Amino acid sequence: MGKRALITGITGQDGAYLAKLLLDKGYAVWGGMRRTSNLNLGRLAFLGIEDKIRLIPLDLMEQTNILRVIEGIMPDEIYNLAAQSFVAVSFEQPVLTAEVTAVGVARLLDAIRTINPRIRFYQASSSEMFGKVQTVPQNEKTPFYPRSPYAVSKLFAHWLTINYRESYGTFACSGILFNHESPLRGMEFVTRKITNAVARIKKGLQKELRLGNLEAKRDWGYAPEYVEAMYLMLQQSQPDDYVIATGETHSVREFAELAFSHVGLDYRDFVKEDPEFIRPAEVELLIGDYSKAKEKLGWQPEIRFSELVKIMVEHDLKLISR
Ligand code: NAP
Ligand code: G4F
Repeated sequence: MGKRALITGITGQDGAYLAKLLLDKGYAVWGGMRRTSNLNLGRLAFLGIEDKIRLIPLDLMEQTNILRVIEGIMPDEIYNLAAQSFVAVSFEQPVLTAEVTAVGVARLLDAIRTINPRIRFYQASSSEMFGKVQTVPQNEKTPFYPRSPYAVSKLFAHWLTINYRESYGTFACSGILFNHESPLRGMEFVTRKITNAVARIKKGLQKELRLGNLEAKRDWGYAPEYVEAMYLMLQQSQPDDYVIATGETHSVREFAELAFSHVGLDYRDFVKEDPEFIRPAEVELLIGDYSKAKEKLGWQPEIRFSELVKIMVEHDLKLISR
C-alpha cells in the first residue's frame, strides 16, 4: 500500500507540482481546495493529473472542516501549502492574511495533535521572513526581520511548527523556501507578470509593462525542483528546518532585461516604473545558503536564473500564440 498524502493549496503552483511528484512515487493524494465560484483546476490539468487527485473541500479558516478532513483521510503526511501568498495584498488585507497564513497553521497543527500525532507535517515557510536581512547570505540561523503582514504571519506559523515539534514531538518540518517560479506561477507575481507581458508585447497585444521597484533582488529557483525538497524533508529520520534556494541573486531589472532580450527586445523601450506597485515596506535583497539541505537531504538546484527566464518566456510565447 502506498502512502497517503493531503496537500492543502492543491490549486496553487506548488500544490500542482508536489501532487505530480507524489503521484509518481505511488502516493494516494488528496488535494484540499477552498470553495470558489469557479473551479480552478487549470494547473492540475496542465500537468495531466486533475482526475488522479482526490479533491476535497478544505478551507484553513474553518477548524471543523480541517478536523473532519484529516479524520476522514488519516494521511501519513500533510503538506501545508495553502496561504494568502501575495505579499502586496497582505498590506491591504492583514487580518485575512493572518487568519489564513498564520492561524490556519495553528488549526492544522492542533488537529494533527488531536487526531493522530504520528502524521508528518510540512509547513511552507518563506524567505520573506528574513525581510530586512541581518546576514548575507541567509541560512537557518539567520535572525528574522519580517517586513509585511504576510511575512509576520509566516513567522508565526514557522515558530508554531517548531513549537509543536518541541512540545508534543510532532514530526513537523519547516521549509524556508526562497522565491521559486515556473510556467504555473500566478500572473500577479513579478516574474510571470514580466514573461506574460514579454509574450504579449512580442505578439503586438500589449504596448508597455508597468512595474514597481526594479532594484529589489531575489534568489529565484525553479518550482518543480523545490517541491522535491518538501518531500525529502518528510522522509528523514528526524524533523528539521531547511533553507531551499539557489545561492544566486538577481534584480527585477535583470529579470526584465533578460526576458525581453530573449525575444530580441530592449526592456527600456517597454518597462515603465509605476508607484502603484511600490510596497509600503520592501525586502531589498534575498540570497539563500542551501548547504544544510545539500548535506542532509542531498538536495541541490539544477535550473539557474537564465534557464528559468527562458523556460518561462517560451511557455508564455506558446500560450499567447494559441
Ligand atoms: P499560490 O500559487 O498562491 O497557492 C496558494 C494556495 O493556497 C492556492 O491553492 C489557494 O487557493 C490556497 N488558499 C488560499 N487561501 C486559502 C484558504 N483560506 N484555505 C485553503 N486554501 C487556501 O502559492 P505557491 O506559490 O504555490 O506557494 C505555496 C506555499 O508556499 C504558500 O504557502 C506560499 O506562501 C509559500 N511560499 C511560496 C514561495 C514561492 O516563491 N512560490 C516561496 C516561499 C513560500 P486558490 O487557488 O483558491 O486561491
Ligand atoms: O514576485 P513578487 O510579488 O514576490 P515576493 O514579494 O518576493 O513574494 C514571493 O516570494 C516569497 C518568498 O520570498 C513567497 F513567500 C511569497 O509567497 C511570494 O511567492 O515580488 C518580487 C519583487 C518584490 O521586491 C516586488 O516589490 O518584485 C518587486 N516588484 C516590482 N514590480 C513587483 C512588481 N512585484 C510584483 N508582484 N508586481 C510588480 O509589478
